[in-house]
Amino acid sequence: MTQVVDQVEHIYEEVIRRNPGELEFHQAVKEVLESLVPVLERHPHYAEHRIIERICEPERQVIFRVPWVDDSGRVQINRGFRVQFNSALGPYKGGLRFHPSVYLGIIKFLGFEQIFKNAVTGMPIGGGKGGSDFDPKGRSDGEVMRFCQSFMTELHRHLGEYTDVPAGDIGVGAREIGFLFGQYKRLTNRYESAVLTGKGTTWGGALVRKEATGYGVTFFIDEMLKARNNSFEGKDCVVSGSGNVAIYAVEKIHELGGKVVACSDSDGYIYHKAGINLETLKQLKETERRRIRDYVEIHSDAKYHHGGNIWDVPCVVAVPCATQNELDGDSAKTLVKNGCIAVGEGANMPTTPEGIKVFQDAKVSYGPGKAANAGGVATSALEMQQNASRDAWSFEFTERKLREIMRDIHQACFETAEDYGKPGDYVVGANIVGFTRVAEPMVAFGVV
Ligand code: NDP
Ligand code: 2IT
Repeated sequence: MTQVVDQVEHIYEEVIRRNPGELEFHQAVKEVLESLVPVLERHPHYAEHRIIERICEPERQVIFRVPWVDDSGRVQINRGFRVQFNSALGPYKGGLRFHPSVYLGIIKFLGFEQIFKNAVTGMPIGGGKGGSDFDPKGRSDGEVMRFCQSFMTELHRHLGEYTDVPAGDIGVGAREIGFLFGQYKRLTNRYESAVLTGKGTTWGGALVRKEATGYGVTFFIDEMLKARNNSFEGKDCVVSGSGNVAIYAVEKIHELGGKVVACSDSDGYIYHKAGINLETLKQLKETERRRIRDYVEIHSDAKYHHGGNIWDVPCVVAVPCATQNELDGDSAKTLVKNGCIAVGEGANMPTTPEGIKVFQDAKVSYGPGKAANAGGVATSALEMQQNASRDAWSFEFTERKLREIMRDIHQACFETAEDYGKPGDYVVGANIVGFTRVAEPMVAFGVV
């Protein structure tokens, strides 16, 4: 055992040495490697083939200049990224993030997580991620279009339905996917539907893709609650963020009998004891692209807290759906003190390592993003399937498939955690399921 621990520790030190300054990437790697010690014990041939070292090194990383002209005629320069991390299970698959905080370390942490998440879905998709430090906030549709066209002018040569298939993430929704697809089609002269997912439903997009991540995380939490003979019925919930994932988490939690009492954006949070009004949330955020503070103009019984910490709001179920490291150790302690029994991550790596420890020590059911938010990418794979067969499934049929996929993911993680002597530890479960599904084909392919 100690020899394997040393081996894994050495691999982690090498990752830090080879990728200086990429803190989020280091964090994501550390969490996975810690889970893999018993796997290497049980399957020594993974070490012989140096599978972990290979998984930690992206197959390809592209960084490019994205010049564009703003509405005042000024030339703007952003940086674009695509990290094609691992293609053992299928074409690289993963979203694009447009946010000013984006740098290589963020894209690499997201791409690394995506490898295991995609494997956990059981669908034939590899792992990748991309994006830019472009900030869409306050930009006109024309500016966003020109940026997307310039971004795709470089990126298109690295994509393809059998090569790499991006989708949305923070700052990238149906509008951006539309501009990106339009430019890809123009440059390649191919109507290659399955080169992007999250498309509009009038031009090849799957029904339920927009809702999939939020619905999926809710289904996953529902499974965790069921495993403890519990349910959403009558429970106060807090959902951070108010973007794509948050909105549809709120919608499905309400359908399952829970009540979401707070949500947020990067400026602050709203508390609405009566329950967040979904129509208002959609109107403000999806249609009008306004700030969450404006919610209280419409609902005077709700309260807006500028800044502040949304995790101070008492709840039984917490669903972080904004961004990485938004829930730290102190917030986790507050949640536990206030009676929180389940946490499902809609966002990628929203809980810090200290926060995870607090939840696990307190026996809170904790569903890590790479299992709990996998419904989004799984439904992207369903979109690819429909595009390949030139078919379009109904909302009900697709949602039923998503529900089954989330149930299967929960079961695989749950059973694997038990098998490795860590019952209830969904972190270990998800990491081991994801890793072994990627490791097997990598061994079969030889040294490539
Ligand atoms: P959106 O851009 O639609 O919404 C993001 C939300 O998070 C906004 O409310 C935003 O507030 C808030 N937010 C973003 N960055 C920060 C920050 N640095 N600090 C505080 N708040 C922030 O993105 P999504 O809903 O698509 O993504 C949310 C999370 O879910 C991300 O972690 C993403 O990686 C993850 N995810 C998304 C999937 C998808 O299908 N879209 C699939 C799986 C995971 P503001 O408007 O103020 O910036
Ligand atoms: O983090 C994620 O899983 C996503 N942003 C969705 C990726 C996808 O390809 O649908």
